Amino acid sequence: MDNVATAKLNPQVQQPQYARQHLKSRIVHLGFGAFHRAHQALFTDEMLTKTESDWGICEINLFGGEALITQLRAQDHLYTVAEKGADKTDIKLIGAVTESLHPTFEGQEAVLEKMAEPQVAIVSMTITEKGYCADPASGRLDKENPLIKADLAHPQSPDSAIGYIVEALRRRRDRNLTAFTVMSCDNVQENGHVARAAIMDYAHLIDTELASWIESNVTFPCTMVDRIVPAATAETLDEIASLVGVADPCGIACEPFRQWVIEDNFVNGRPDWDIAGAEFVTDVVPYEEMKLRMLNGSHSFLAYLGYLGGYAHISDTMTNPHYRQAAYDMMMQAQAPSLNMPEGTDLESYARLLIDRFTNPSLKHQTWQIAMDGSQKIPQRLGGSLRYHLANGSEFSWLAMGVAGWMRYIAGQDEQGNTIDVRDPMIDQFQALYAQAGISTQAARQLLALESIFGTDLPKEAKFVNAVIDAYQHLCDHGARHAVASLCQ
Ligand code: NAI
Ligand code: CS2
Repeated sequence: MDNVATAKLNPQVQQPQYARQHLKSRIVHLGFGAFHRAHQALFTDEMLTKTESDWGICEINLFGGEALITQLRAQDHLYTVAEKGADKTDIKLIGAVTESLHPTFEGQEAVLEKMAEPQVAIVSMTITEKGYCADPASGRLDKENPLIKADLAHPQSPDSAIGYIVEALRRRRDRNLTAFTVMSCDNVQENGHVARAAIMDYAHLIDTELASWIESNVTFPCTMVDRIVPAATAETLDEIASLVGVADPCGIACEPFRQWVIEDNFVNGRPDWDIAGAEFVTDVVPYEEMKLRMLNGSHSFLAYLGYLGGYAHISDTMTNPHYRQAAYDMMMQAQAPSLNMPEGTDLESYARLLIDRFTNPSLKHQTWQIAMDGSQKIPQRLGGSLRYHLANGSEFSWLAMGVAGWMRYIAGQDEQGNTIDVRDPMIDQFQALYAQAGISTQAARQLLALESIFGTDLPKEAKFVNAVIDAYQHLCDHGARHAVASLCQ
């Protein structure tokens, strides 16, 4: 059967304008999911079109995604990205991927050996927040994480991304090879610092000399990554097939907007991604905080309160003037004041742009998808700004309602009594807690005591606890739509 590598594609498909056979796997990427396909790989593709460079990507999925890798191989590692605006779609064939590996197919050893190959200069990651095996509140390695416990017992045959990176670096050190840069592209506050902390904590536990070598030889640039890339659906794949002229099971649809701000701190060279629109800066942390609090914070707010209010997609929530207003107010009144941005940053324009992006009706971004893994997301999306307002005595009702929305959502039952398919690494704990306390403020109080989410400080702040309990009660008594409307008065 024909595919994107063999078929004659429709003329509107933009195709790679470079010699793919000259590319080398100088980047190993962990996490060939939806986002990377439409972000780093696409930036790399555009950079390759505009330069003579040989930076190719070897794609690895450590958890799941076997079918995607099989399909990618069947089409010579080519796939398409559809950039869907409100009224037009651009379609691009991406050629930057050189090869792929999966531990299920080739085994752990082959993956480790790939990462240890001399030409590999960057190991990048989109492995979701939980992939760092870090305590969300402290950002340090969670030594009780089951993957980490198992890897510590067998560090030479790891399963976690952290274990793979440390073992690959050990092999490089033992072979007198240069190290590689570890570049996180996940939505984690100070993602490079969290990656470094998890890797260094783990390395110290297995070999202190190796830990010192890593400390001196590896860099962990922080990055701010932004592009809304919903999980693929049958509809998006059908649409892509009709635009391309042939089915592409690896195709992915996303919004036209994209942004990538990268700390320029690489040990072994890097592609000129700026040629494709990325920005290299010395300090990326303010941009990360801005994006995590204003975009992701309001996204989580809309996801929990939107799902509970009966909205399946973010764009659906934007049709309700109260949700729209509350999201904007949350950005401008709760999140923006907590930021410390370089002079000239226009947060008001940023907030307006975010509301426009959320409104894009062509993008079917499920509230359920964003609601996933809240235990990993809430601390970094809402925690910093909550602490800011508590210290300043300022208004934080949107943040309290966001936290309450999350708590009500993870009860696993919607406002009509239907089951919610809650996905979260802490799901067992949540289920046990709700089974015992029921949907009640008692459950909310117990959730507020979880240190990995709220730290040791927030549960002691009576103002915070009372505001969340009141918001939770409001949600239980009147429902999410009423609760969101109450924020707009
Ligand atoms: P996805 O579900 O399509 O892919 C998840 C990827 O993470 C898969 O490749 C999987 O193999 C890997 N993974 C999952 N658990 C892992 C673990 N414990 N250890 C190692 N690898 C693991 O999700 P998607 O959309 O690609 O998002 C991935 C991450 O990218 C997000 O969590 C976020 O941090 C970041 N991101 C996503 C954006 C989006 O709009 N989709 C935008 C900006 C950032
Ligand atoms: C979303 C993000 O799934 C989520 O939690 O908030 O993936 C969001 O779409 C991206 O960060 C946009 O860059």
